[in-house]
Amino acid sequence: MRILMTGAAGGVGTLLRPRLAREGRVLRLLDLAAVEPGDGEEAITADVTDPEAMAGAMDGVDAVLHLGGYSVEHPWQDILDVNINGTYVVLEAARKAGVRHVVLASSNHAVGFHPREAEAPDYLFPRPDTFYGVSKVTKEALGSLYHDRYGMAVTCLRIGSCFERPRDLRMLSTWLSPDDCARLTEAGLAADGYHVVWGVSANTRGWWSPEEGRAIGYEPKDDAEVYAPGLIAELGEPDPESMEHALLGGRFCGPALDVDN
Ligand code: NAI
Ligand code: 15L
Repeated sequence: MRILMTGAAGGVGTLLRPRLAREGRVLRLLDLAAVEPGDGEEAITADVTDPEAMAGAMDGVDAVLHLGGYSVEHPWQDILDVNINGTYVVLEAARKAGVRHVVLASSNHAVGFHPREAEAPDYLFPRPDTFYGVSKVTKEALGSLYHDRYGMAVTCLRIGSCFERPRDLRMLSTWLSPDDCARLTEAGLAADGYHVVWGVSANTRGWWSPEEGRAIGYEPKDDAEVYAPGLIAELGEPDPESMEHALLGGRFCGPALDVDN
């Protein structure tokens, strides 16, 4: 079993590498930045927008975890080239190589302008908060197309905030622990069909439906609440009226990036 992980040098890739290691499994790590491979790993330095390089990277691959690209807002042309076209290039290379399972890193920012009300359902209609969020909507759409047209199993993860620990009050609701991220990735890699799943831990203050995650076998075990006393002592109580808490995408819903688009 060989898994191609794009964006492997990034924060999520680095957290996942040890957690996805298994006997008989090879992780092929691909990034623009050089990565030093360990046991059970291979490394490729390449650009996800390069069709030839991606075709080569798919050789012998059974599944793809696509993390690579811009992970925050950028000017439109960059988002178009790397996040949108890059996802097309990855999926097209996977299709041509006969890869069966693909997991795509989407984001809560695909739906960031939805107000936070009751628990947000699975498959919440797109309402992106940035060009970055638009690229995640497009990623989910491309995944849907490659599932329906070519029969590829595709799971899109609408990740909340995946870091070692929650960094602010909003993340008490949106945190995806590294261990839960690995559990969710394993569930996504094994799932058939097409799914859009919230990428979030079992947070006491969670905002999002756990149902579709459960349906693909994801059982989160962590809860950001253990960090609440420390964060509240440092930052005060969450203000439900603030953008951080009133809209799903938090501060990404603030003023647009100041660039000439
Ligand atoms: P990151 O910014 O730490 O890592 C992204 C990686 O992609 C970097 O190592 C970068 O070199 C690589 N990359 C960028 N352009 C590339 C290209 N053209 N070709 C090959 N590699 C390229 O991001 P992070 O936090 O690891 O996120 C991973 C994925 O998960 C991203 O798609 C991000 O949008 C998504 N995500 C992450 C969240 C989080 O809380 N960390 C939340 C929601 C979504
Ligand atoms: C994301 O999509 C970003 O990649 C990440 O850096 C965090 O800001 C996260 O969303 C979040 O909403 O906390």
